[in-house]
Amino acid sequence: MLTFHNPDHHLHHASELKDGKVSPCFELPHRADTVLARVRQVGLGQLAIPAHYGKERYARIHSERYVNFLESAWQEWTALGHRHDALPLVWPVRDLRSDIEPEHIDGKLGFYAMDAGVAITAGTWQAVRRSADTALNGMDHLLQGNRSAFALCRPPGHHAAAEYMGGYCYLNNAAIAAQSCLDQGGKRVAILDVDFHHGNGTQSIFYQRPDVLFVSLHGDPRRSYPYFSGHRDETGSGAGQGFNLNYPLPHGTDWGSYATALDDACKRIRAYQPDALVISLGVDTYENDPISHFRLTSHDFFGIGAAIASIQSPTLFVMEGGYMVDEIGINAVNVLQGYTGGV
Ligand code: Q9C
Ligand code: ZN
Repeated sequence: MLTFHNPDHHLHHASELKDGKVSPCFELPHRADTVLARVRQVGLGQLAIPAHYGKERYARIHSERYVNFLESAWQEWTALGHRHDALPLVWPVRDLRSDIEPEHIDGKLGFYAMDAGVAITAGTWQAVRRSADTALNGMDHLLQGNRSAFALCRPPGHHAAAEYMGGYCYLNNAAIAAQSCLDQGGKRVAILDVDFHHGNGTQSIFYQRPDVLFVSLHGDPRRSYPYFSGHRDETGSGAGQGFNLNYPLPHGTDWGSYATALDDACKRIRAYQPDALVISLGVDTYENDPISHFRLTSHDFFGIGAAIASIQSPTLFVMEGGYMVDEIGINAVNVLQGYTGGV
């Protein structure tokens, strides 16, 4: 399997607000380095540095003003004399106005963020756009007739929606890749999200559309981030009714009940007969993940790959979360090897 990866992700190394303190982000550059090292160690296949794309490709999923914000935020922030990471400090919840984009950077940060896990630093925009390019190159590889590809994206993407960032995510890499398939002649794409956290951004982007089936297995939002989406009754709306499928699972979920939900999800995707399948590949379902609450073992990740292979569609794996840095390489690559062993 070909792996796409751009080392520019190192330019994004941020802090986050957690437990009442600003501290180093769980989403570290070292994460992707670990996965890359494992890809090399097992000899998964060739490595390719992805070609660059223009902003218009990201604007197929995100609003133009949001993409422009990501591009200019650091400059607007440092113009105020700041040298530290930019973090939001106010959010337009419920009855506050969200129809007028503020001009001040403090207002813009809140306007375009869902939480304080998305600091903007000097290198964030460069890292973020190269991450999206990585997913786009992976989809191009499928469109050239290949059965699979691994987009080793960093930063991740599945919490980012059309007009907001959140949960360490800025551009929605998986959604941008899915849209690229449709723009190049694909009729239907399925996205299967196996990250521990609900892919609220991806769900939001495709909620009203039947041409992208979104299926997610994740920690029940009653107890797990992102708390405000991922319930079972979110099934799509309008033309998209029936094309969104959530499997919220309790804390402590292990392979037994995970595999049951995954098999059901894979059957539903197979029945949809997608032209391409995009996997939002988070491995924070691992038993020792520091911020998540499932109990999958490293061995179980082979089973995820084998289940995905049973769908029998061209498959793009897009890296999302996973924070047990020493093991995410093993766990992510186990999924890929479980897949290649199963096709
Ligand atoms: N104590 C991804 O996996 N913070 N994002 C949760 C739990 C946000 C995770 C804090 C987690 C976001 C791509
Ligand atoms: Zn996650």
